[in-house]
Amino acid sequence: MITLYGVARSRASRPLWLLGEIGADYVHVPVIQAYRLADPDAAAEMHTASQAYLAINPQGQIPCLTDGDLTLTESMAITLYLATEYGGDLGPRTAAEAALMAQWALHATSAVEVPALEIMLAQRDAGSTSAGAATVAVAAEKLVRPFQRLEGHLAQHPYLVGDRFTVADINTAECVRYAQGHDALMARFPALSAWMKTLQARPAFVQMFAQRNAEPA
Ligand SMILES: N[C@@H](CCC(=O)N[C@@H](CS)C(=O)NCC(=O)O)C(=O)O
Repeated sequence: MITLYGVARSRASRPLWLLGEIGADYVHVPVIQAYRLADPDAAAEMHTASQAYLAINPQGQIPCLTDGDLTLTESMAITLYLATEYGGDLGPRTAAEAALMAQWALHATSAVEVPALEIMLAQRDAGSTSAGAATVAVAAEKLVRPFQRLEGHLAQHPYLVGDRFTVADINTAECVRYAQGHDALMARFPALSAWMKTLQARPAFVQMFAQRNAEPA
C-alpha cells in the first residue's frame, strides 16, 4: 500500500496531483511542517519534528512516501517513482524518456524552484514594501534563463516529454506555480503561461489545489 506523508500546502502537492492523475489507492497522512505550529511540543498531530515522523523520515521534511519496503524522500524522486511504477503513459516509455524526465525534474529544482519560491514568499510576506520588491526583482531575473528554455520548448511542443502529458509536466509546473503571481514576468512567456493554464485546468490539479486551499494557511 502506498502511504504519502505531508500536508497539501507543501511539496507534497506534487505527488498528490500525480496520484490523482493515476487514480491510485493510497493512504494520506497530513504531516505538517513543525514551524507552522505555535507549540510543536504540545501538538497532538504528527509534524516534521515529531519523533514518530523522524522515525519515518530522519530528515524531518515532507513529502515522504512508503510503498512496501521502499521509503522515499525528495518530492521529485517520489513522483518519478510513482509515474514509472503505476503511471502508465504518465511515466517513461523508454530509457531516453526516463532521462528527459530526470532532466526536467533537475532543471525545475536547480533553476526554477528557489527563485520562484522567493517570489511567492516575498509577495506573501513583504507585500509591496521596497525590500519585497527588490527581492522579487532579483528572483525574477534569475528565472529569465530557465523560463526562456521552457518557452522555447513549449512554443514547439504541447508538453515537455513525448508530446503527451507526463510526470515531467507536473514536476516543472509545480515549481513554476510559485512564480505565477508575478504577472509581468509570466507575460513575457506566453507559451509557458498557456501550458500552465492547460495543466491547471486538469481535474486532478483542480482537486489537489482545492484540498490545499482547504487547509489552514
Ligand atoms: N527537496 C525536498 C524539500 C523538502 C522540503 O523542504 N519540505 C518542506 C515543506 S515544502 C518541509 O518539510 N519543511 C519543514 C522543515 O524543513 O522543517 C523535496 O523536494 O522534497
